[in-house]
Amino acid sequence: MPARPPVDWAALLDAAAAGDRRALARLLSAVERGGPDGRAAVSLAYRRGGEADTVGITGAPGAGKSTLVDRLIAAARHDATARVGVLAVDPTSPFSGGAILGDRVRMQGHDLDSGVFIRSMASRGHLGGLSLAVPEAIRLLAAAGVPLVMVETVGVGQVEVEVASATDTTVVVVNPRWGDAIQANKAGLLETADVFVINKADMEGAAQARRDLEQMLDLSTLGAWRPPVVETVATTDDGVARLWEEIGRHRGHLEAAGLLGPLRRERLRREFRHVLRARIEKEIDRLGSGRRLAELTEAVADRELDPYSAADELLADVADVDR
Ligand SMILES: Nc1nc2c(ncn2[C@@H]2O[C@H](COP(=O)(O)OP(=O)(O)O)[C@@H](O)[C@H]2O)c(=O)[nH]1
Ligand SMILES: [Mg+2]
Repeated sequence: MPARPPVDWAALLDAAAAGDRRALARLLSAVERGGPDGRAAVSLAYRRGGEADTVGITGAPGAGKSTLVDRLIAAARHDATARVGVLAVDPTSPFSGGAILGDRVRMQGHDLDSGVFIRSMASRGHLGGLSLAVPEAIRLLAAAGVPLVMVETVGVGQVEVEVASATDTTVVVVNPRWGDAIQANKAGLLETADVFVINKADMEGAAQARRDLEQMLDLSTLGAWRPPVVETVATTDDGVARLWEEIGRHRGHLEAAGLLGPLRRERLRREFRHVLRARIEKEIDRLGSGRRLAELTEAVADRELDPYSAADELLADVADVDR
């Protein structure tokens, strides 16, 4: 079988930077798949450099995130943002499934706008999962010259918090009558949110949700930034201009306080640790499926070896692996 011709990643990135959406899509697919292609694309993006402003939109399924993102795209384009990239992430799904298709349909209005690039992401084969694939995809968009990337993620679990930490500004979307969930998720919400949105403010309970959030904020020790609480009705665009303004105000705060650079450096440190962890885990899996692990496990069971010494021996094998 003839070998596949090697992909010219640099040419693809040039094309993507010139506005070729199919080239951009191919690069992002490589990142999403991980593996050698993903590594080539990521490494190229690192060499090219470039930074994008990044905004994360997170919240429970059905909270109205996609509708809001759709409105925020319009606000950004209205502000003459040259290009907007959107990554719609669903950590619960290994495939781009139903909910994400719904997003596609809802955001379709912008599909005719060549300055808007919308992409669904699922974990697929990527070694480090979405918490690596998302920052890599952001970096790729930045290297292609996209100045603003929005990331929609579901929920407030661990993966989502990690994904949220990949963005400069994180918007947490809640709905009226969300009081109990606010109580239960206090720590996670405070750790994650730079801006709170009470979307579906046309429904009963918005005032109560605001009181709950403000009270939670009153009772917590905050830094120089107190997350504002914005009420929106995404379906009618009510409050969206204010939300866009608060997102800008948070960016202004990061810049004025000199936090943006350190934040991005810390993100890269974390990414590196994550890559290392993923690689080491893979090695352990590889060895763990082998005979050596079975032997050592039996040796421990037979009390010929203590578990620490057995672990030392296995890890010594890992270190010996030729690479
Ligand atoms: N009443 C009302 N419905 C909304 C509002 N925002 C979104 N929706 C609806 O809520 C449903 C879920 O919205 P969607 O954006 O897909 O939520 P996501 O799962 O968080 O992305 C859709 O039927 C929207 O039309 C709002 O402000 N008020
Ligand atoms: Mg959605």
